[in-house]
Amino acid sequence: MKLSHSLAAAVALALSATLACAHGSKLGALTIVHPWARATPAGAKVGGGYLVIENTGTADDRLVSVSAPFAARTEIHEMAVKDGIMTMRPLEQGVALPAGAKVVFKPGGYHIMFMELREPLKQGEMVKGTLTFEKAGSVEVEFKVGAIGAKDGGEHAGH
Ligand SMILES: [Cu+2]
Repeated sequence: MKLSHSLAAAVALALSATLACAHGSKLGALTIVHPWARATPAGAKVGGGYLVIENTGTADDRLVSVSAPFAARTEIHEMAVKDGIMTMRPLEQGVALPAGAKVVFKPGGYHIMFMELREPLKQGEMVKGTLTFEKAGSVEVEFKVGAIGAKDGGEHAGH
């Protein structure tokens, strides 16, 4: 009896470890897929974060804010082409996550803007952040830091 019990515990442990490695999180009806950030050059003050959020529920929700220990402030931005000019604006109300929708944050579109970086983001690292939703509450995620983006710097020079 004792042996099978500890075996079950070991299996449960192994299972939770597997889930943690999938690099994503679930919060109620929301699935957060592959949060990532761009590495920043030395001295850079801002960095970009990206992810996919799927709302598998029947009620709308909204990503209202993001925070990260490595940045003094974090904003949610949208980049769009208006009259042939690439513009970026902070979304004070966050980003709507309609029921059944899959919302993609990517370079050139919605993105998370880490402002006043306390330390550079280094390629290969995992950095923590917290996403806060209007209804679902908050969840901690890890952003995997990828390469410095070719378009970075220029597109955020206006901040
Ligand atoms: Cu931005």
